[in-house]
Amino acid sequence: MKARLCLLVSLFLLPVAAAANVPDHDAADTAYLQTPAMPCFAPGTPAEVVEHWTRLQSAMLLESSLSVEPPAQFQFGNRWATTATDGPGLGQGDPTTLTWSIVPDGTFIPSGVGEPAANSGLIAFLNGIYGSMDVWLELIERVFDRWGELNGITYVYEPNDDGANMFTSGGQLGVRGDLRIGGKPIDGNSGILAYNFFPNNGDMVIDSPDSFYNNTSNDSIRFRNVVSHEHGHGQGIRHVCRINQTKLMEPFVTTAFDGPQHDDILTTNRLYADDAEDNDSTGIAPNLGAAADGITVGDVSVDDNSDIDYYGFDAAAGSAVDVTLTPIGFTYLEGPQNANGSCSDGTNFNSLVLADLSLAVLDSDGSTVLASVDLNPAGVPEVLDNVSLPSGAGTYFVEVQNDGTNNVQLYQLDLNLDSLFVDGFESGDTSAWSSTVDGP
Ligand SMILES: [Ca+2]
Ligand SMILES: [Ca+2]
Ligand SMILES: [Ca+2]
Ligand SMILES: [Ca+2]
Ligand SMILES: [Zn+2]
Repeated sequence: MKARLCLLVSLFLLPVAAAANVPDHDAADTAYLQTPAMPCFAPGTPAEVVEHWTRLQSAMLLESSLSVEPPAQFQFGNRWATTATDGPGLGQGDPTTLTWSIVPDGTFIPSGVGEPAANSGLIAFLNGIYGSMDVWLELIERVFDRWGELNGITYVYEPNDDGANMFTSGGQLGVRGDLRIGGKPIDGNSGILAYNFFPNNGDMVIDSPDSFYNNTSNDSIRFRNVVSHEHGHGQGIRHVCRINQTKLMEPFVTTAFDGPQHDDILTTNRLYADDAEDNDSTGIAPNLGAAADGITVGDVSVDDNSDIDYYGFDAAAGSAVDVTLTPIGFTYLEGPQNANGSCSDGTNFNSLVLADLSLAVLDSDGSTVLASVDLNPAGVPEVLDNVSLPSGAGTYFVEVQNDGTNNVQLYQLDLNLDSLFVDGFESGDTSAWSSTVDGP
């Protein structure tokens, strides 16, 4: 369990609570105190503020089992290995179900980042801003729903929360969520806005009296982006540099965009696969419907060298299909947050060429390969044009594979279905033209 916190324009810092201020718990309950919390800052935060928090957090890191240096390329620490719904045994690229709940006001929240322990007052705080729980609950739900569109996590609201102590009470169906959200005073206005523990904890604490949240402009983008960023940590994603307001998981919270961006999507796909999973066999492939008017599937990926993605599509008798598989990515500066809390400049990272993809179209039996192609290297689309679908009306399949690199590659799939008749027409055979089709 590792926590991170987010700071926004901090003019001063409260001293870390002395040990005497930390409530007395048994050994098991205080184990989380040995876990690291890394700060995130708003643009313009004074360097001494960044250093203060980072020194504190680095000391905690050294005491923990988590390496100070994040793994190269993907700035993640760990991912969920066990959840209330799925049970144990989850690993890289496994689709996952996470439940989330709001702790009732009065729930005990220990000290997470050195602030005094307190009971949660999140519901009263947010009701004061939004008038009723339904309004702000929907904002949080949209944050999870958006992540859920971009990764293989299914988010389920758990309406029950028994009020057990935060951080140390795991998810349990019908009792409390895997991800629990509470709020209490942390450091007054500005400064810290929220913090979040890494898996398998995932709990989020919002600095609930912070006036930062009173600004609900732009569809509450402040609140939503903080919750979305914090839950990025709740998936196991670390801060990523450089700071140029293009990534949700940069150390500085920004309202320059809405929700997860390209690098965030890439990382969450590596950890939890894509929204279409599990589609590793034709029997469980999602059906895209009829491709007559064109179908585009985006925000999907091969998450490693063992991932294979199947998509079903419906075709009428006498059809042919065009399929284009386009790797998605570009070159940008990417790197870890430095040990002193500053951001590295990053190095050029090209997310377009992480893995070489291949493409095939399968017959309605789900196994006979009608056409396949792997002409091009990583970064270049593969195309299958005018593949005849010989088995009459039915569901056929597209197959996408990673050629063997243990890496994630985002891609887009475009399908277009033509009747063979239309192809003849397009090629100039106008013998079948009927003047009655479009009127006189
Ligand atoms: Ca604050
Ligand atoms: Ca996939
Ligand atoms: Ca798959
Ligand atoms: Ca290829
Ligand atoms: Zn953060």
